[in-house]
Amino acid sequence: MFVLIVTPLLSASVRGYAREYRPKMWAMSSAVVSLIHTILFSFLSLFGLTSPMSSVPEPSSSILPSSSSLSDMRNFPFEVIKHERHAEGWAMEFLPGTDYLLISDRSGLLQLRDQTTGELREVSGVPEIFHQSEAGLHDVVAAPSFTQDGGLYVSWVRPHDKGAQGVVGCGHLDTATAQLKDLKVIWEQDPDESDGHFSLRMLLIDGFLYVTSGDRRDFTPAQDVRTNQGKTLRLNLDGTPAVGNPFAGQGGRSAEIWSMGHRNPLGIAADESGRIWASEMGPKGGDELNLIVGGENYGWPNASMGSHYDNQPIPDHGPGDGYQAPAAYWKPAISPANLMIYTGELFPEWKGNAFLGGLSGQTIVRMQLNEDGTATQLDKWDMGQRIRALEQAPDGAIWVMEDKGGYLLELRPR
Ligand SMILES: [Ca+2]
Repeated sequence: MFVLIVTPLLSASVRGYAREYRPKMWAMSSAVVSLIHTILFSFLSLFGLTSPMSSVPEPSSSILPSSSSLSDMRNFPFEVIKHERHAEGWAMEFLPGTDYLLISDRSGLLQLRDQTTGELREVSGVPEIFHQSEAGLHDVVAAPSFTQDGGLYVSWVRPHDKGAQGVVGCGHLDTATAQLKDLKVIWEQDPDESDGHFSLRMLLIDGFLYVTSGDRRDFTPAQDVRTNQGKTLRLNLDGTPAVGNPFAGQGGRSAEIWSMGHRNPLGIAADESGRIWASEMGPKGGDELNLIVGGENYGWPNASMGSHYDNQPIPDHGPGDGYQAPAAYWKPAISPANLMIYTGELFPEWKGNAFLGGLSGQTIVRMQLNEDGTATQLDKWDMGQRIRALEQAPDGAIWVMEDKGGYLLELRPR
């Protein structure tokens, strides 16, 4: 609390300058690089030197090692198969009952990937997207009714007169025509001027829709039950607040809230016993894996194992402080952008383990989820690239999306 009171506004903006944030200078140079990529890509396409469906041109094989040499070089316990590159791949969903992988790209591109041919088709019907810094098209999750009606949940950021607003919508995806239809907004994040910490990952379990909602780089909303920023939310499948939510009746958005005190939870997943876990992009050295329990307060910004970006200290999580301590935390930070809990047969020894992909860490970590609510790191693989998303395929392979301009990877037993 002391830090929050005495830290001047200027410092607050520095503290918000997180690993996932891209300075404007970077964005400018990135635009130039993108333009060069586009020109080069168009030129190579003329000569049939690139796959026409790739979102980003393939680099020359002399720049990057082939998948087999990558595996050998790093001594991974899995083979890494490289597929096409994506401009800003953000989330993936294997669509039940189909041979399609649905891929969201933060720029607003939604694509159906035919898993037999690798062909990518653009899905029409994507709404207007606010695409800036961390904002854009975010998560995609198949509804329980997907095999009957193509029901699909989508989260994205849209323009708002107060800045930008995260929303969740539900619609119907026709995979035959690659059309997203009847998309209706069913939940709205409180808007904010900043362009970061939206979170907006979703989990469907037991008839509920869980949504992660970041603090929008404003710190204090995470401790205010009247706003839905800095929270995990438990909603009905139509987006209304679920009955029995622990903070209901306290005004504002309190009826939506399941847990509070979160910064930027970019991953949420359930284990086989139904426990819900969330990965959280923390401040400097404060990344967390949390076991999410309804009604609990996870401490941000009053407690964290990390410190602010200007090195202002934050009290550590500790016994008796009234906050739920993380199941695991990372110092130095790995910047977890996604969380997956493995349930497949292809890697039987990994069943029940959690996997987190790191942005700044350029790693994939494997965690054992313990009965007592803690988690133990079992493996940490240096992938050499920022990792944005992880998803388990129907056959048990693990598909990985590298960040900005990176490859779509498939991990299989060696
Ligand atoms: Ca915490």
